[in-house]
Amino acid sequence: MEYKNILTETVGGLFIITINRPDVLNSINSETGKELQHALGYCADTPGIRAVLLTGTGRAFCAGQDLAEALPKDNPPADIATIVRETYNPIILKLKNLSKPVIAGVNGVAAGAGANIALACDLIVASDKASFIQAFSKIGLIPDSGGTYTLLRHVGYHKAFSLMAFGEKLSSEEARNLGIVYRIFSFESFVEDVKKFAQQVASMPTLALSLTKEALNKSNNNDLEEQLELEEKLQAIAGNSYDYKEGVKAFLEKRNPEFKGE
Ligand code: T3D
Repeated sequence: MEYKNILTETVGGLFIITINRPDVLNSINSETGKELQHALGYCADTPGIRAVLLTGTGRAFCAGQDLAEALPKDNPPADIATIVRETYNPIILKLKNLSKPVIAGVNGVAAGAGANIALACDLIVASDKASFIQAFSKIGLIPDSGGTYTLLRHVGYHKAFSLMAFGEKLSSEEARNLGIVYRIFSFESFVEDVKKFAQQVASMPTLALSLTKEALNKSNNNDLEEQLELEEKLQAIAGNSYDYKEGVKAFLEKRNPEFKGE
């Protein structure tokens, strides 16, 4: 598929997806939605890809739905359920179900579905100029793209409800204090810094990271006993991996391990 709205790049085991519609703050029209879904599918199907970085060009990460497309001037009311079903739900499920760590590199503002796409990623790093806005209530919508699921679990009911009701801007510093953002880099050097950070993740024992992702995601539906059984099953997979043997060997030989994600 030829992409018109996103840029992609492979750097070793890292696959970088950059939403590239800076004039409209990287908002998502249906074509962009299809391209994102396709690129995430490619990441799932390509064994050499060990980690994914999702970011945006310019001063925005993503301003959510392209509102000019959602409500065209001379057309009848938009079929919002279709937009949510065909564009956002598949993107969120692909991010969550991808058995590789996904890093959101939130370079700038992340609003509406853009904020919730970031929340669906496994690690969020942000620039010092980034912000997160549950913008939906400002246009009379409810949060979608999994926001009522992910943000609730991050910050609890009352914080989630007030952020969603008032659509207030959360700075990267505030988001770090809430445990949402892992690390903050300067906007000026963000592109290089986030790439370096993501490359580091791609060189980690990425099979173990993907099993960790599976365990955390499944814990939402498990009781403790079921979760302990799941940990046992996934640990058996990790314990049979090349990376486990290499990790232990490197420890005993007092050197840095060279993981393969296998
Ligand atoms: O169909 C459905 O709606 C269902 C799906 C829903 C999922 C959703 O994501 S709903 C939420 C949609 N997003 C928003 O409501 C956010 C809209 N944008 C903003 O509130 C502001 O742009 C920001 C707070 C993100 C940034 O503000 P600011 O002042 O830094 O920038 P700006 O001047 O508002 O925007 C710069 C340009 O980007 C501007 O175009 P112009 O005037 O230079 O030609 C603006 O129109 C454009 N832009 C920003 N966001 C969007 C957009 N164009 C289309 N869609 C957008 N979402």
